[in-house]
Formats: sequence, structure tokens, C-alpha cells
Amino acid sequence: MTGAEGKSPVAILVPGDFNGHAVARIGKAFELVRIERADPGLVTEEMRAAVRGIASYAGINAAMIDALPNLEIIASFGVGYDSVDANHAAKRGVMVTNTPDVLTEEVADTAIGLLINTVRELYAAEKWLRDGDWVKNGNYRLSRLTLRGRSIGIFGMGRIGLAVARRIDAFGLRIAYHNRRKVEGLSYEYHATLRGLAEAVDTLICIAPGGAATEKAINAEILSALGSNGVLVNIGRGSVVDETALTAALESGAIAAAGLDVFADEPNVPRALLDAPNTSLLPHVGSASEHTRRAMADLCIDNLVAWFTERRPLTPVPETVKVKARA
Ligand code: NAP
Ligand code: 8YV
Repeated sequence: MTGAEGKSPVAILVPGDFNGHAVARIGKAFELVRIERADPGLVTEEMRAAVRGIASYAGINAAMIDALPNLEIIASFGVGYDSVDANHAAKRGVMVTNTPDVLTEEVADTAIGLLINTVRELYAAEKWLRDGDWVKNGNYRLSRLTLRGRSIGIFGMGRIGLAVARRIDAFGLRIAYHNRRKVEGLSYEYHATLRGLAEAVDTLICIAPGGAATEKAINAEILSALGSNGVLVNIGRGSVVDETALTAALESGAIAAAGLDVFADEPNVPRALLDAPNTSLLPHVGSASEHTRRAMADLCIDNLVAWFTERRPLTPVPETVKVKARA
């Protein structure tokens, strides 16, 4: 399958903005085809005929898959692949891969940073110093909240959830979790429902995937179960939280504070969350170090290389695990 110049003639489509290291590797190993965004309307006849793979940050829907009849694989950059229609891909015999594990520890580190930032108001304390208030007005006020004595609920005790729990263990705090299934051999308290978990803890860390099953799962009822000392940290997907209910809960004091790395309509963040005095907000930077993004880029492209050389994926998503390479 390798062409005369030592590179494969296989065409890989990269829609929109993409990781620089990944683009460079695709350019060396394959025929790189760029397109402004993943829009079937932008697919030319030449692309329809040539494209056999997509490498993308996200956002590949059924129409885009159908626009490329020779598509064999979508190498999604990131572990969460809720914006790729993996069920449709499976029906069409298209493999979908993601980038698990290589980002787990980085995202868990960020989750802990966001938790402490939210509870101890470090964002506001730093602003106090930078604005000259320390000199002009004295010490920053004592934080109303503390991590001491908190009980932590993890919604999504998967790879990253476990890495977060390991860190929280070191803080000496109680941990409970909710998944659809109990994790065998894990001693943390399990709750079969999210409501049950929210009632049992005062701090909820969401590291659950997006998609229909979790859409707005963290709603007014869950937030009110956390209580007035409650803290929500969301580093999973913005779609999991009902942002209108969250804004109301922060305003009314139904919960005390929220730390958010992800939002329902990124990069647009509701004005009410920006203006709230009890939110710590990050622009989806859970995995965003050069070190970890390079590892994710390598795994994303290694999946393409393995598929087109050995005809197997490295990290297929569960929906397409049975998809076989075409002869
Ligand atoms: P993972 O190992 O697949 O863990 C996901 C966990 O969520 C599993 O334990 C799963 O358990 C649970 N879960 C899934 N659907 C559920 C549902 N409907 N109700 C309750 N629990 C459910 O994935 P991971 O590697 O830890 O990554 C988790 C997510 O983190 C990703 O999907 C992504 O959205 C997010 N993420 C965000 C960033 C960031 O930058 N902010 C970075 C990386 C990842 P059950 O199957 O038993 O329910
Ligand atoms: C990335 C993520 O920011 O892996 C995920 O699911 O959300 C993040 O690591 C994202 O995938 C890059 O677009």
C-alpha cells in the first residue's frame, strides 16, 4: 500500500482546525486532504472518490459519513466521541477510534485543580492580588467553603474517574460513585442512581460521557439533593448539565459553587455563569498540555497507520469493535 515516495496513497480528510503534530504525521504518511469543516456540502467529487479515512477533533455526523462512500475509519482525537455518530458508522461498516488512557492522569490533575480552585476561590484571590487589592485593601477574605470534611461523589467511575478518586483518597475524603454498573472489586460506596449519589454527598464531580443517555442528567433535582453546601465540578461534557437549572441553583443558594471545564455550547458560555460570583470556569483544558496533546495525536494517527497497514485498529470504540477492514 506504500507509494513510490514511501508514503501511502490513502487520502485522509482533516476537517477544520486540528492538532499540528497530527497534521504533520498525516502529511508524511498519507495524502492529506483539508476541508474547512465537517460539512457534506463541502465534499467534492474528488474527495468522495478518494477519502478512506477522517482524522478529526470531533463532530462527524451521519450525513458526513454518508457523503464519503469509501470511508473506512474515523480516528477521533479525544477519549469522548459523543459528537461522532458511532452507531451510524457501525451500520456503514466504518471503524471509529478514540484516544483513551494517554490523557487520563492529565485530566484527573485538572479536575483536582478545578475542585480546589472552586472551593477555595483561588481564581478570585489571585485577581485580588493582581488588581492591587492586597496592597490597597488588605487580606483577601476567608473562603466560605473548604475541602475539609467534604464527601465526594464521582459520576462516571471509569478510567478518569478512578484516577480522580485515587487523588481524592490522598486528601482523606469520603468517596462514593454512580455508574450504570457497579465496578467489581472497587470498595467505594456505589449508588445505582445519580439521585442516590447526590443525596449521599455534598460534592459532585462529573466525568461521565456526553450523549443521549446523560443529556441534562444533572438537573434541578440533582443539584437540590447536593444541598446548600453543595459543589458541582464538571469536567465530563457540558451536555450532562442542565445549565439553566445550574444557574438558578447558584443564584438561589440551592448549591454553593460550581467549577466547569466543559459547556453545552462551546465556546459560548452563558452570561449568567460568567457573571456568577461562585463559579470557576475553564475553557475545556482538561487534557490541554503539549505533553498530553502530543500523546493523543500520536494515538489518533497510530490508529490510522495500524488500520491501513495491519488492517486493525488500536483503540476502537465499543460501537464499532466488530467492524472488519474491507478486503
Ligand atoms: P470511561 O473509562 O469510558 O468512563 C466513563 C464512565 O462513565 C464509565 O465508568 C461508565 O460506566 C460511566 N457511564 C457511562 N454512561 C453512563 C450513564 N449513562 N450513566 C452513568 N454512568 C455512565 O471514559 P474516561 O476515559 O474516563 O472518559 C470519560 C469522559 O470524560 C469522556 O467520555 C469525555 O466526555 C470526558 N473527558 C473530558 C475531558 C476534558 O478535557 N474536559 C478530557 C477527557 C475526557 P457504566 O458503563 O457502568 O455506566
Ligand atoms: C479534548 C476531551 O479537549 O478527550 C476528550 O474527550 O474532551 C479532550 O481531551 C478534545 O477531545 C479535543 O478536541
